Amino acid sequence: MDMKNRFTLYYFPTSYYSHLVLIALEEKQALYKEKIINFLSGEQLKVKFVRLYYKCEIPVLTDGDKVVVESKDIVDYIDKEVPTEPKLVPDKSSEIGKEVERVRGILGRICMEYITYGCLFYPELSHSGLKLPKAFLKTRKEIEDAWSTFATTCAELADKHPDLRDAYLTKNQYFTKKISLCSDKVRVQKAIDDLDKVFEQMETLLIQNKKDGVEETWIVGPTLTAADISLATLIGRAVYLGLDSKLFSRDKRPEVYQYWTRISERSSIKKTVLGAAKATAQYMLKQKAKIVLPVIGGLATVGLAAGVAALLIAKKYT
Ligand SMILES: N[C@@H](CCC(=O)N[C@@H](CS)C(=O)NCC(=O)O)C(=O)O
Repeated sequence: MDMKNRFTLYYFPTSYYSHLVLIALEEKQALYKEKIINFLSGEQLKVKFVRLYYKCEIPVLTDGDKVVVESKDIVDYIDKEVPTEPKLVPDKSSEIGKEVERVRGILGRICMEYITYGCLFYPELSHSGLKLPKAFLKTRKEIEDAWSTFATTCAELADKHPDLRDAYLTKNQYFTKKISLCSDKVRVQKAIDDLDKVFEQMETLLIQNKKDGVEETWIVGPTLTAADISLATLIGRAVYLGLDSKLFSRDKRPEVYQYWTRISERSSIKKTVLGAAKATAQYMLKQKAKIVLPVIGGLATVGLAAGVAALLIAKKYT
């Protein structure tokens, strides 16, 4: 199969885990088709998508008949299959490869989805105010209502599709659990506090790299790797949640500050993480047009029919 028609990415522009994969595809300059799954409106629960990934989660990458799931595995897969530089996942048995995996591990353990919704549930936990794209800015009540509806939908679909029963029932419980987890303000605050430790670790790593003599350093050595994709995604989300001023500044953790200034200049980050609001707005507009256009089309047809009828009537009586 030619490169152009090879990959299809199922994702949503504001989704944290989608960002990891989108950045990898952009960095590798890979061509891919896009299928947007609006997980804010429950599109991930559609039968067709559950058949693709029983966990009903984005991102999902398909390569012909092959289906690749879980953002970390997708990034590994893209790096293996697309030969262009940079090498995002160096040989995992090499020193540098081990370090890349170690840093990805630290960053991968942070449940940023939970922190994101925690901040939406309790906006006062944000340091400088939420800056998430408009489509994502919902109140606690709106989110809870949506998740309760999704849970009910899952229970109904479990009855309707016996072969997908387990997947839907698991997902039903997932939404109920998610509501209770994100409602626990103390735990959300603790998760935000833990972020501070991770940022401290990243600052130390960057200082260490500088000491090792690499001036324009990435998080592991002199070239951009998958560990940088994880870190840029994390910092980008911290910015959207208004937590950045708490975690780093020119004075507090200047290395992280400089790092973010530099990496956020890359077109891959501009297009994906920083471009999330624009991409979501464009998608929403297209969706609206899909609803409105058939109506206009319908009206035009009615109008045309009325016009023809009027002409015929006019002819008959002249
Ligand atoms: N471990 C998964 C997590 C993916 C994930 O949680 N994705 C979110 C969007 S950022 C999702 O699909 N949520 C759907 C839902 O809550 O039903 C990965 O790394 O790909």
